[in-house]
Amino acid sequence: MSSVQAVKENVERGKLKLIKGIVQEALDAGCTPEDLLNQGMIAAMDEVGAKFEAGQLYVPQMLAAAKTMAAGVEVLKPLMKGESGATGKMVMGTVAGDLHDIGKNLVIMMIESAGIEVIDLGVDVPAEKFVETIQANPDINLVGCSALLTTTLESLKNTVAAINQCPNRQNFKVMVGGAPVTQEFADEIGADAYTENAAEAAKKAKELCA
Ligand code: B1M
Repeated sequence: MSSVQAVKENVERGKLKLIKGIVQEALDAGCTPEDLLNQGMIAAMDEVGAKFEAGQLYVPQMLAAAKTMAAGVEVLKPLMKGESGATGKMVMGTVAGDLHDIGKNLVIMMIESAGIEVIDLGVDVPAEKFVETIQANPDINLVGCSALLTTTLESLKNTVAAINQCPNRQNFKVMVGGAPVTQEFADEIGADAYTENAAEAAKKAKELCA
């Protein structure tokens, strides 16, 4: 079995205690952090999602895989290089009703490595909390909202609508993302930018902070 495959299988099976060692071994064997992330860990989560949808595994296994991936990402974190050279401040969270945070955390990791400071509001963040944080931090350049469920697209829409009412709205840009989000939806709800993945998000954030 290849090292990338070993990482994928162990994330998929939720082997939390083993994963850090397996990721380190894969790095030592010459695998790149990007391959381990994309072809190992994210591919594992896609597999888990597909099996969940097919009724072949359940929420506890999905959660175990998520925790395992988060532990694996910790090993990669110091090695992931974003588009460095930016300065700015961002507030970021997963919208109300949505508990998914792996994607958001990856986006934060890449944006921070680009040089932008990020205030992480966590998951299930009410629109009012975004607004409150924006008002308490008038130097914010960017606001990022993540949504992972088709059922929380409505929540994303309401969140962006509330953010768009901020009196200092012209001072910052709003970025949205997450698997069910599209450019068309982002345009429709009045966000300034949509990106599909963490690397693109960091690139766009750098552009918007320039
Ligand atoms: Co959930 N879940 N889940 N889940 N879960 C999905 C999303 C699902 C697609 C699985 C499936 O059925 N195939 C499905 C949603 C279906 C839909 O809405 N169309 C689903 C469901 C149904 C549910 C529950 C309703 C299940 C239930 O209880 N019956 C429930 C909902 C809970 C809630 O949120 N209220 C639920 C719960 C959970 C867990 C808590 C068990 C766990 C999350 C743990 C955690 O995050 N800490 C979980 C997991 C792990 C998944 C899957 C398997 C993996 C998600 C993930 O981390 N992907 C997922 C299936 C899948 O995604 N293939 C699934 C890896 C991650 C790197 O990708 O998050 O897409 P992603 O992030 C990407 C991009 O989207 C983008 O960049 C990231 C990195 O490249 N991106 C941005 C994200 N945010 C961005 C912001 C940006 C820009 C880009 O700018 C601001």
